[in-house]
Amino acid sequence: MPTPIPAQPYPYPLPATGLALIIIDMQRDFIEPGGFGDALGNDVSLLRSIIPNVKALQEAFRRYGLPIFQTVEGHLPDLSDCPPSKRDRGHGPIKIGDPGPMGRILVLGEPGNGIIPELAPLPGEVIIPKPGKGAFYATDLEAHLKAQGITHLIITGVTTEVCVQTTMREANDRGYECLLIEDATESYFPAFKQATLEMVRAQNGIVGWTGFTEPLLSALALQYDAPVVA
Ligand code: C5J
Repeated sequence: MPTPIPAQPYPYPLPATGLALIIIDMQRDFIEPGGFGDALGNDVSLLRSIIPNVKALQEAFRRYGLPIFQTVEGHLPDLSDCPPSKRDRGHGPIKIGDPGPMGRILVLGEPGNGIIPELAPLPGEVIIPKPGKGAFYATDLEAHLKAQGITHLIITGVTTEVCVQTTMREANDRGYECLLIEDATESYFPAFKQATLEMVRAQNGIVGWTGFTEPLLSALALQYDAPVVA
């Protein structure tokens, strides 16, 4: 039986099976100085506030043996998967593929492309490299979800109005029931975050639900109360 948990626009049905945590792009490129986010002129320190909540959810999903998928936005070293339009956009002094303080900007495998140490995945946890903003475009995320019978997604990460929102819309169109965690997603632009939250839950949840970390953690403890012992 699903457990209804507090959410907007109405309670989210936390399922007994088929739940996964999606952590979007908690990579150094967006969160640390010297990366892509910084190169675009953003105050990257704003994104750090959600790290404890994302970590708490990551630990809870691990405790209950539930799947976790982390994404990283990045391109192949030859940039063959980076459209020129994406590279040229922004008109900044440093572009995707250029050398930066943390290696080549937004290139897979470079130090800056790594997930921040606080949220480092454990061996065996899936990382989805993605060339676009959405986590379904040109990735094998959907194949992983189907193979594991996932129907419900808890969505966290950065940035709310770009990769998080794009991913949630892609997931919604594919039939996934998505809950976006307000205090586990962040933006360089507070007004854009707020607008995204409102757009997602408008019209009785046209894209899905929004909710908070603490009620979800409590519901997870009730729903999955037989911790997996390592
Ligand atoms: C951006 C992202 N903002 N992860 N990427 O370019 O939101």
